[in-house]
Amino acid sequence: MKEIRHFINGEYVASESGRLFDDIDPATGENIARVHEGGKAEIDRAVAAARAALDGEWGHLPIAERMARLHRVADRINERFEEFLAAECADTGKPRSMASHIDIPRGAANFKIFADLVKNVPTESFHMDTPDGTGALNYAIRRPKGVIGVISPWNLPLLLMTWKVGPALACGNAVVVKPSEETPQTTALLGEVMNEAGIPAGVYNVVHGFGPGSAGEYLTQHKGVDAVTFTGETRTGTAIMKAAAEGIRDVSFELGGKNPAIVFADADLDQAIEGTMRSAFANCGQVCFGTERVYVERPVFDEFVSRLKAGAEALKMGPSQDPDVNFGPLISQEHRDKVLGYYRLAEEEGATVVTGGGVPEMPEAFGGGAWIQPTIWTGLGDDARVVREEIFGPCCHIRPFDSEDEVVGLANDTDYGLAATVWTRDLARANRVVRRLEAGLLWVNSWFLRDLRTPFGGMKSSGIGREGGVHGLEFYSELSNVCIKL
Ligand code: NAD
Ligand code: 6OD
Repeated sequence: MKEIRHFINGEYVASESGRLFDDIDPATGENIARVHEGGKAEIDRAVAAARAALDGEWGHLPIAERMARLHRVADRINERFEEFLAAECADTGKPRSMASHIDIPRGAANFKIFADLVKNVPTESFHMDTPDGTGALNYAIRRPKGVIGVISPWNLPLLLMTWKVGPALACGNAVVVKPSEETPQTTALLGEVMNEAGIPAGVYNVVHGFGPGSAGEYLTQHKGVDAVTFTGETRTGTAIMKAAAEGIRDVSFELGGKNPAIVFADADLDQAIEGTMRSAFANCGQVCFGTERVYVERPVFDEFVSRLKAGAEALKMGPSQDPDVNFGPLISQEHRDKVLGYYRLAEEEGATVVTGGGVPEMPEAFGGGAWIQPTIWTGLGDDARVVREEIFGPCCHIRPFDSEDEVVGLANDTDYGLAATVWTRDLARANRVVRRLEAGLLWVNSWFLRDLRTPFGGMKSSGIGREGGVHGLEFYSELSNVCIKL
């Protein structure tokens, strides 16, 4: 059985406690690896290694050389593409067609994009007058923040982890990563790539484990961690923020969502249906900015519902290796229990089940997998829990609306504010509506069309701060002003 160890100071190491946990293939329920569980001892070692790396070669590399090595990281991921792809698909069960187009290439691109960005971003300078007439020159300098704690989720494991590690290293920091306990493999494999690319020991460290009472919690509590970047549930973000309050450490949070899609009657319905199919069902609905609430203008409501139903029923469910498969399992049995709880709740709350609502029949080899049916509901009230709470599964509720004001009110009636999508041919209306929508990511006639240089993050309970492009630099670096009297 494969064993997955921590990666600390450039080496793979075992847990001092000798504790290991299982890494389960969600498509079959089989155990595919044993993972070392880190505790205080491993977090202490990893943070110390990161601190030492900042004081060593890494802290003194010319910027061009730092960037060249980050480019090499991206190149090595691409050279070892098949290994990363196999590991990601084994951990998540997601279709290869998705992971090979999104997870792995974007995971690699995160190193190049941020290296290029940091190299080219200027800082400001101001000349000021002084009473003696000689003046003074102010200019800002950007420095790494220090040791960054990175806590990542399981839905796009490599992509969402490198989305943080890429800019952190580009800014000159060192990191300690705690990947999700569900998906340790690609984060572990990246250690080899870091060594191959010449990233000095201690710059990239990985400690496996769980959240509370385990590596995750210890990382957020460690006084040697200067800032914590986290992607995951809003509830976990609340716990991490409390831990980071000790020592006034900065946090960057990408949290949950309950994202609306608004379909106006003038929309190109083919496009709107194709886009909503992806936003509701891609990655088995486990995408933070996926759509769980769909509002459709009444004249096209019936047509939209029946065409989305047909689309959901045509999804091809199965193992990730099958090139025709576009629908995998949920991440775990535990998560399936949670999603199925919402499927039952929807019926108790009075929903009409348009399609799905349960567990599909699968061949025997996949009997232990976390398979679930894509599901569409109509008929729920706006206060139903299924309409208000994040489910993070392949499901959506569709409700008709009659006016722009009404639908903006409905879309904003949520504690979350991550993403919203508007489908219409009327671009003046699109612009009017998106400006009123309370969300950090606003799409018009598209979904998951994302340039890595653009700001990414949510409002309200969906997060704090923006990562992506130059915006991440605010979190991953410290700005100081230098004032020189001339
Ligand atoms: P999660 O919050 O359960 O876990 C995320 C990570 O936090 C894991 O590594 C976990 O071990 C760790 N963790 C849990 N409790 C902790 C604690 N007390 N202290 C420190 N670490 C702790 O989230 P998940 O189930 O892995 O991911 C799904 C959630 O992530 C959904 O809510 C989804 O919306 C959200 N998400 C958001 C974004 C975004 O960009 N906004 C992207 C992807 C996922
Ligand atoms: O690809 C991206 O840019 C990105 N940040 C994806 C996030 C997906 C969340 O589930």
